[in-house]
Amino acid sequence: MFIRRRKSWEIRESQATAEGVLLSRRAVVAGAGAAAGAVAIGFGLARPDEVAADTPDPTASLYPAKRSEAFKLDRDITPEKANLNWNNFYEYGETKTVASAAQSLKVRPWTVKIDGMVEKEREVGIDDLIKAMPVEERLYRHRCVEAWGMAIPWTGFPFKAFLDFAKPLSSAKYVQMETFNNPRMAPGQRLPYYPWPYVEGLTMEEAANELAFLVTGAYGKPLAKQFGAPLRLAVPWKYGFKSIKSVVRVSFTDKRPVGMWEKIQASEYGFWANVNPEVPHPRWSQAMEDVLGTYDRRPTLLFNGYGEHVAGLYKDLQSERLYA
Ligand SMILES: Nc1nc2c(c(=O)[nH]1)N[C@H]1C(S)=C(S)[C@@H](COP(=O)(O)O)O[C@H]1N2
Ligand SMILES: [Mo]
Repeated sequence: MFIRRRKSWEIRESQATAEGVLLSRRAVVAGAGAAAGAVAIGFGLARPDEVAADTPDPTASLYPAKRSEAFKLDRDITPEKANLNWNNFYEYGETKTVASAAQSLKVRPWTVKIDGMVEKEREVGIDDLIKAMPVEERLYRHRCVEAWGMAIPWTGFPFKAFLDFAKPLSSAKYVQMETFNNPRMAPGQRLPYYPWPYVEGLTMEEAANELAFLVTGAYGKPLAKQFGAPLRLAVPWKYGFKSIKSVVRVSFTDKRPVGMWEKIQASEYGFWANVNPEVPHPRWSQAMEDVLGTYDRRPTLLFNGYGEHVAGLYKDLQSERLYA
């Protein structure tokens, strides 16, 4: 008898517990129906200017970059194919299968605006930025609040190097990052009940921590679009929603940024969002995690196992809601 074996990364699909499920229901309840109808018509519209081919990537020769020995994994690297087919990227849909839709993301030309509390506001081309940065490969784990985890070889540069480049004023307390906002290029951004663009933030101390990493590549190549090309964040001690994709703007501020998920549901998604097995999310226990690309389940680790690097950041912040 032949039994079809599920591909291992399909493991949680049937459970339908995506970050946004609750939101969609709420939106229906709130009577967003009329707007949703307009959105349905909008889907499928292709604008030639937005889906035109990218201009060539002049940084391609940087890959694969030299791997840093400083960051070790306690598990195998997630198979690339599994990772490429299991993504959260709400700009391209509310499921994990956004890979093909995300191919309409145009990543060249691309600029990053640096503004707010800086010596001088400016806009930098992605390739000029990457060429000015110390690019390396790092093996990091990633832990989504939906209780799955992966291990991935990112290529990129330390956020600290970007801070030296951006020159924030000493009065800046936070760094806020923003994803592109272009509903013609990203069908998910036609869903009116999301407060686009996607926004996330860190304290200056967090951004300067050696673990905070700005990612330009994965698996020894420039980033696949569904990973959030051409520039995304990796803060592996925090839940995955903090690691914002496809960044176009970095602002320095003295006001605590309010992320997109926090705007939607502050009781579920806070500013700090540090991984902690003992603090459940209202919809998911955080005690264990599914290892993407395998049938394994593992106990979750405090700060996702990165406490030696980051626990010190939070010593004087015990009154804050650090783990949600
Ligand atoms: N702009 C943007 N960034 C985003 C998201 C998103 O929907 N849009 N999803 C976040 C969530 S919830 C997770 S778990 C990770 C997923 O990254 P991956 O697809 O590379 O695994 O991206 C994060 N960054
Ligand atoms: Mo996530």
